[in-house]
Amino acid sequence: MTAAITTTTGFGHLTDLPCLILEYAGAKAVISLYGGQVLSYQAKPGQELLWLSSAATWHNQTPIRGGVPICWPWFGPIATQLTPESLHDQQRYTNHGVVRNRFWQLEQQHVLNNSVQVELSITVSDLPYITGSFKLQLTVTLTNSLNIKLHCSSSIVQQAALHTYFNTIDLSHTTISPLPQRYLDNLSQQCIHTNSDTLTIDQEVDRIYSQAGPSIQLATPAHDVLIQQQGHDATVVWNPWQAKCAKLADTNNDDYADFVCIESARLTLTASPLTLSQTLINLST
Ligand code: TA6
Repeated sequence: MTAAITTTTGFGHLTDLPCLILEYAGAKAVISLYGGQVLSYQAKPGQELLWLSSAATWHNQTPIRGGVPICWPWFGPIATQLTPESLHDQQRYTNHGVVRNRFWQLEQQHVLNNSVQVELSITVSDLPYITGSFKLQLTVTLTNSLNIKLHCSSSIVQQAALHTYFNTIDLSHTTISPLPQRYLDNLSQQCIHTNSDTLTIDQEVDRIYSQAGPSIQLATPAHDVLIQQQGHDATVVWNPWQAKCAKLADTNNDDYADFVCIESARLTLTASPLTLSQTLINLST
C-alpha cells in the first residue's frame, strides 16, 4: 500500500506554486503552502472531489480560487463589531481574513500505517483589532477520507471557515441535503423558511445555515460526498451563478455550473479558542 508525503513545485497551471502531495492507498491530496490550501482530493485515481479554477492565480497576493481556502480570523468583510470605523475598514481589509494569501510553514509530517498527515502553521501579528501574535494550525489527514482541521488555541475573537469548492460536474443534477429549512439569505439579508431540506441550485445562492447538522451529503452525477463537520456554528452554501461568475477575475464565464461551495464555518463573534474541521468521505464506488 502506497503511503507517502512529497514536496513539489507546481500543480496544474499553477506551475511555480510550492505544494505537498499526500498519498495513501490510491488516494491523493495536494496542499499549497500558499494559503495553507488543499487544492485537490482524489479519493480514487481520476475521481476529483474538489474544484479548482483553471483561471486561478496566486501572484500579486491573490487568494487561489478553488480547493479549500482558509478564511480567518474573519469571514466575508471584516465584522463591524471588530472595526468601529466600519465602512472605511471594510474596504481596507481583505475579504475572508488574512491567511489566504500568505505562506504557511510545514511543521510536522507523519506517514503511518493507517494514515498520512501534515501539520502546517502560520503566525499572524498584524490583526487590525487586537495586539499580539497568534498561531493558526492546519492539520490535514488522508486515510480513506480527507480530514481538514483548523485550530487556534488563543482566546481571541475569531471567525473561520473552510470554504470548500466541490466539483459538481453538472450543477443542474446536483443536490445538497439535509439542510435546515431556515437560513439567512446573504443576497437579500432576509431570514427565509422553506419546506424542503434538499437544495438544487438553479440561481445565485449565498446562504448561511446556522442550524446545520454534523453531516451533509453532496450528490453529483459523478460522485457522492459525505461532508462531516465539527466545531461549526453555520454552514454556508455559495454559488455565484452566471452574471457574478463572469465578473470574477479568476473564473471562466461558465465555471459556475461546475462547482458549489459548502463551507463549514464558525461565525459567532466570541473570544474563545477555535477548532473547526471538515471531513470529506467519498461514497461512490
Ligand atoms: O462564502 C460565500 C462568500 O462569502 C460569498 O459572499 C462570495 O463573496 C464568496 O464567499 C467568495 O469570496 P471571495 O473573497 O473568495 O471572492
